[in-house]
Amino acid sequence: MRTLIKETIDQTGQELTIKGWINSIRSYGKLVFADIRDRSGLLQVVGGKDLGALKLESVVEISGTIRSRDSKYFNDKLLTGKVEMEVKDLKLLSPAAKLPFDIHQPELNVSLPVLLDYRTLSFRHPKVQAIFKVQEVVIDSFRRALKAKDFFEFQSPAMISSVPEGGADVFKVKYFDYEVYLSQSPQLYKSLLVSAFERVFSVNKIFRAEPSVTTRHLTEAISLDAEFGFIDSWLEVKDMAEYTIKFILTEVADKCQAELALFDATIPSVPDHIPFIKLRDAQQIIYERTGRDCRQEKDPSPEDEREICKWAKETYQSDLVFMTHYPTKTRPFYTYPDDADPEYNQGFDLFGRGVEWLTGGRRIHDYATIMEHVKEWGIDPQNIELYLQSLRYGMPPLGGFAFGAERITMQILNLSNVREASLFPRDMERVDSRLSNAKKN
Ligand code: AMO
Repeated sequence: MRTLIKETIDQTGQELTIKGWINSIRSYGKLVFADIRDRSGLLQVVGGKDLGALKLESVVEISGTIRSRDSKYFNDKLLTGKVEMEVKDLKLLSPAAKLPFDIHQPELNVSLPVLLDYRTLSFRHPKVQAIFKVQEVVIDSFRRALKAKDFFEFQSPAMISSVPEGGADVFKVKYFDYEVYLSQSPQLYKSLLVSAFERVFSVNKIFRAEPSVTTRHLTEAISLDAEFGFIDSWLEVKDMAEYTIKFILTEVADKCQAELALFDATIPSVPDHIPFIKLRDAQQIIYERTGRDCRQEKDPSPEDEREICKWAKETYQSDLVFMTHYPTKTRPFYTYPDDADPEYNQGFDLFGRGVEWLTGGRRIHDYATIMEHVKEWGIDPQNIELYLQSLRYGMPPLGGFAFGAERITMQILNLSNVREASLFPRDMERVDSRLSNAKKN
């Protein structure tokens, strides 16, 4: 029977079997020391030449006796540092080829393309594993935050017939004799479900044909979406987003201390209330702080995003800040225009440490108003008939938001490129393998 490595600590004198990968080998003539790694940790084993002859990362099954190390050989850095296994029986379950680079150093000193080209090897590095442990906690705590508020989880279609966010950044798919799109956002589905379920959320892939290679954009990303009805104001939507991200950050702080330490990362600091500011006011502040006149722009540039984050940090000691009230015409057709100033809408973005983490807002729930927008935005009502149906037959006032899971992970750990926070990142130049090396159709 297999014993997990972390369970060997208090089994001195026992004969056990462990299974794992060879993490390191140190040969001293006939005496060979190796560290064996499984999902729970590392254990030093002591064997002979047959152990020394194996290649790093080979998969082995080893039976032997657990014994205490001499105190002068204790290793405080290892959970199992006070014990070791004396090898009695060694089975090679799967040999590894010679590694293309050293994956056993504290830092993986390879370029991002190499790290991705050898993804199966880079996944074995503790720092790479830490990124996805943090991401798992982000996604799991997003779910738990919303379930605690009585939201219902749904799975959104991957193929869609319309482009809810507008723009050209969609992938077309040949669908029998027709053309459909890979889902750019579950937006219309989450909204229409509110007309039946009131409160819904989903963890889904979104696909964006982003025509440029940046450090913040993936063509396939994980979207953490929520939508709910019976709101009185957009502020309730903002508050739900705030509650959710605070829940997520608290959980990561609690469950990922070791992972954060590997990156020397601290959880973003958030005051009692995340500050929020209208786009135009933010632009005025940016102008006053930097002299850069962005006051007529419809969206903040990456530079503006960094500047407004700096301002929020200095003014409110907050690593997060909401920017609200974007020009109505430049945002998707479903966003609710502000009653006091319909030129601007009740949508918002959340920025953290200089990068956008979330978009959200109140949505139009009135059928006549949505039909006006459909016309103005040049949308074919036939393509969004299901969504329109939900408004025709009684839709409560609603709103919602979506976080990007990779963006949150990236910004918590201060990664310089969002690709590091995606298991299998796709961009203009890569779909697993580098496209420039592959045959293009
Ligand atoms: P938006 O397009 O801003 O909003 O997307 C929501 C969040 O998803 C993440 N994100 C991305 N992450 C990595 N690469 C990308 N190409 C990418 N695109 C988006 C970002 C972003 O804030 N329907 C609205 C949401 C809503 O209003 O509920 C929407 O899709 O973190």
